[in-house]
Amino acid sequence: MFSTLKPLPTDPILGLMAAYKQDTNPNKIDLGVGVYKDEQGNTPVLKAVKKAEAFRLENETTKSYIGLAGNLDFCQKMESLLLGEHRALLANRVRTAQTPGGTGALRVAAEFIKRCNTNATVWVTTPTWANHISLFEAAGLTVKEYPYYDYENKGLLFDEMIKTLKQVPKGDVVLLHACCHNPSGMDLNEAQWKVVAELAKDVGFTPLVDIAYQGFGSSLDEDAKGLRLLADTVEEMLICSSCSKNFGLYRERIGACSLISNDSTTADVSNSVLLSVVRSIYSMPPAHGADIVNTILSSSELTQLWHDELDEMRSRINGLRTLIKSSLAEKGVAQDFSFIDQQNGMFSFLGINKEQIDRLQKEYAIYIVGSSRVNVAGVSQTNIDYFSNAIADVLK
Ligand code: PLP
Ligand code: TYF
Repeated sequence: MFSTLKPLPTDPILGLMAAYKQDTNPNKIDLGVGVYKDEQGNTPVLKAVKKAEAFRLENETTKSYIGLAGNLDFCQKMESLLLGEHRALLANRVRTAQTPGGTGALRVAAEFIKRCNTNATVWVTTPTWANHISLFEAAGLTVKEYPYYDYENKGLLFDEMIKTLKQVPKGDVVLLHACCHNPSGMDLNEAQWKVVAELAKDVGFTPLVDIAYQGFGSSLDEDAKGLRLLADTVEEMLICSSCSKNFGLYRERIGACSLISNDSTTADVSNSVLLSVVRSIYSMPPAHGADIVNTILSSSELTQLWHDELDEMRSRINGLRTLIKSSLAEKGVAQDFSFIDQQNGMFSFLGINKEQIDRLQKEYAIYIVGSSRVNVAGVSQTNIDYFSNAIADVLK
């Protein structure tokens, strides 16, 4: 049976990660995979996580099954992190399942959408995280794109986006990135979120918000503003969240899939379907990551420590954005890179071509994704000169 299989290409981002590891150039720089790095190029375990893990080791009392929705305290804490004190929570209209990472949340959401409407199309930004498309298609859903990033002007194609979203049939799903858009770094502002929210209500599509970088843009609350505005306006929506980046828990695979219904009874029915989806895929999520997040968010001391560490990651990213802009200008690069300083999160497109990207890798051992997406966090005070000189050279 296996002999009938044809080899498939690997994920280009994960492939790049492997190629970087094998490179022996001492000056190599990894600007590929979207993982936070500190000034030394490491992705350390957060201190708040270390403390929570020590607590867990001492206090864990059982390894018995956790249940379909996972750790219910974690689920409730995630709802508050995402929605604050939103009236949807007060009205008991929100249900959450702990999932294996944000990717698990998206796959659960995809199967849930399929159960709601087999013919639903999921609309994603052009461009979007490549996994979005494969995840929804794997669930048998159709995926279509709506205009989003303006490659020419390094901004948003907002008018074109709205024009397309106005045509979306009722019953379809529109995926929105809450903040720190992957791969472009271009986010909607508050006024634009309001327009999208009104449109969702008028047109009748269901928003699905993917929030994988809460706290990496402006702040935990600011980064959730768009999704809270949507929750103010529409009766139903889905939220897929990830603790990979903001808690640095990548390999622990911890995230959540939340739904908001129009009333508490529909929320219960929807939740039963959500949990049936979970049971049909992996039965129950792993316990460790949720326990860590719950322990941190249950302690004011650990929460403060986590906030401080998150603030440090965010300020480093934002500082690097300013540094890249000014360093490239200092090297006499003619192109305007000031957009890098205006975008959010870890990613931006440099806007350079394939040949220039290949030269960066071959001649300088600088690894960036083929779309020209860079992970800003891979730059440091130590490699900024090397990086800017290389960019100046390939752009000559
Ligand atoms: N959504 C977006 C936009 C992402 O960039 C990522 C990746 O890191 C995820 C979801 C899922 O993250 P994970 O499955 O690692 O929690
Ligand atoms: O876009 C990124 O780099 C992150 C990490 O299959 C990632 O979202 C990349 C590819 C992948 C899983 C995670």
